[in-house]
Amino acid sequence: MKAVVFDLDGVITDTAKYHYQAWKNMADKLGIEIDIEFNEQLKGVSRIDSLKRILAHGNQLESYEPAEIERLANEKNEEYKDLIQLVTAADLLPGIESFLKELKAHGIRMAIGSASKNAPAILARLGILQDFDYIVDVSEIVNGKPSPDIFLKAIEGLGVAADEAIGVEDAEAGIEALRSAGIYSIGIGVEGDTTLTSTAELTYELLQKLN
Ligand code: B16
Ligand code: MG
Repeated sequence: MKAVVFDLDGVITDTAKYHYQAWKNMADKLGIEIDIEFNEQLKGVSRIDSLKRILAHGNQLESYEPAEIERLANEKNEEYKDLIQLVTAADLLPGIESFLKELKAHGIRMAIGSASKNAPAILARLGILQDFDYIVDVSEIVNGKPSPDIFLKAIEGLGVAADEAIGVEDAEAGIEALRSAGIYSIGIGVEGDTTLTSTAELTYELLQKLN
């Protein structure tokens, strides 16, 4: 094992609450009811696809032209960008700071394979942007999760093979993407090749056992 590929939202930090807040306000404006349970379906799903799922949920998908969908998605993102100004290093999920340090100390390469176009800004706010050897620029990726493309790009960027990497994900779409990419998965609160209940359980010792 030479590398670890991390999802961002739900693995490094919990930005799902801010995505939910911004989507909920948008859905309210559109007269569509969404709740926290529905929000689970949006985890790991791209911005545009998330909006399409919300519109479909409200039986409104047919009523919007692509340009209007784009405009609404941008509007949500503006609110989301304001909300993530609240993110600080204190928002790292349990155990992540020490896990990153351990990996670095052992020369393990690290990448971010997030569906979020805001990933670099969030990593900067968390103070860990420089810790990663590669961050996938999702604007260059055509097919989001559950397609393997984001994770294939991550291992290409790190210069490692799929069987030399381990992926950490919290969403079903992300686990599916890792599986399709041929990368061993650790699921956080979701079933992976190894399943954990919390990021606090992530240690270098655990990775050694998976090897
Ligand atoms: P953005 P991940 C995903 O992050 C989120 O889970 C998902 O809810 C969001 O829609 C997606 O990023 C796109 O985010 O609107 O910031 O580009 O879990 O893949 O790190
Ligand atoms: Mg996630």
